[in-house]
Amino acid sequence: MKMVFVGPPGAGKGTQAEKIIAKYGLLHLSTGDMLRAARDAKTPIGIKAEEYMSSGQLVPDEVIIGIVVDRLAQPDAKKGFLLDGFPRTLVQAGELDRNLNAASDPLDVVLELRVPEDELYKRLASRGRADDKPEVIKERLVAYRKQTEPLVEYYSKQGILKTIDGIGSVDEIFARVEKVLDSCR
Ligand code: B4P
Repeated sequence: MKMVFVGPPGAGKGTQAEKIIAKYGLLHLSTGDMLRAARDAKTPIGIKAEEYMSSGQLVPDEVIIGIVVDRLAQPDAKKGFLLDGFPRTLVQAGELDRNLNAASDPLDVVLELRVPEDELYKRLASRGRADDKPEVIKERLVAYRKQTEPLVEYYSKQGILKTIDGIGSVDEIFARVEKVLDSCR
């Protein structure tokens, strides 16, 4: 199964992704985790990415697309994957489609986790990561609405979008995810 997770910052994509990979045995590719690892290792890409992440902006498409396309070309991605945090722009989504379609292996499902903004502020404030300061959260939500939310319509038109209510306990939400994924298999 090849799937993508879409949702605003703090919707719980990373949290649900851990449970999905444990049950369905997919490769978990989180672009946020990849960028934080590159930043901590002080690679040139990591240093460049940090400028954007710390102010709540998306890193430029050309930076992130190269990383993901290279990763998806590795043999362990052939058995299926969960992309968490990618794509985040229509340009990224187009590149992903182009790559997968070239291998005649398109996406199976896109899960949208829907959570209202007041709840996102609460969750991110209590997580307390470096980019979870109120002013940065605000910028991340603006970036989400402007650059990422159009993906909902993009994938809806492709007929592969499934929207999940992201309010409730982690286990309640996972039960909703399982119901959708089991119906796609
Ligand atoms: P990400 O690392 O993708 O981070 P996220 O969207 O903030 O988090 P997520 O939705 O996974 O929430 P989580 O489960 O952790 O991105 C960070 C930055 O990297 C971006 O701002 C951007 O700069 C850059 N970036 C990444 N990918 C990019 C791309 N493709 N293009 C350009 N730039 C890119 O949950 C959040 C909190 O809520 C946790 O504390 C969790 O415990 C809690 N929580 C989870 N589920 C809950 C529930 N049901 N109830 C209550 N709390 C819950």
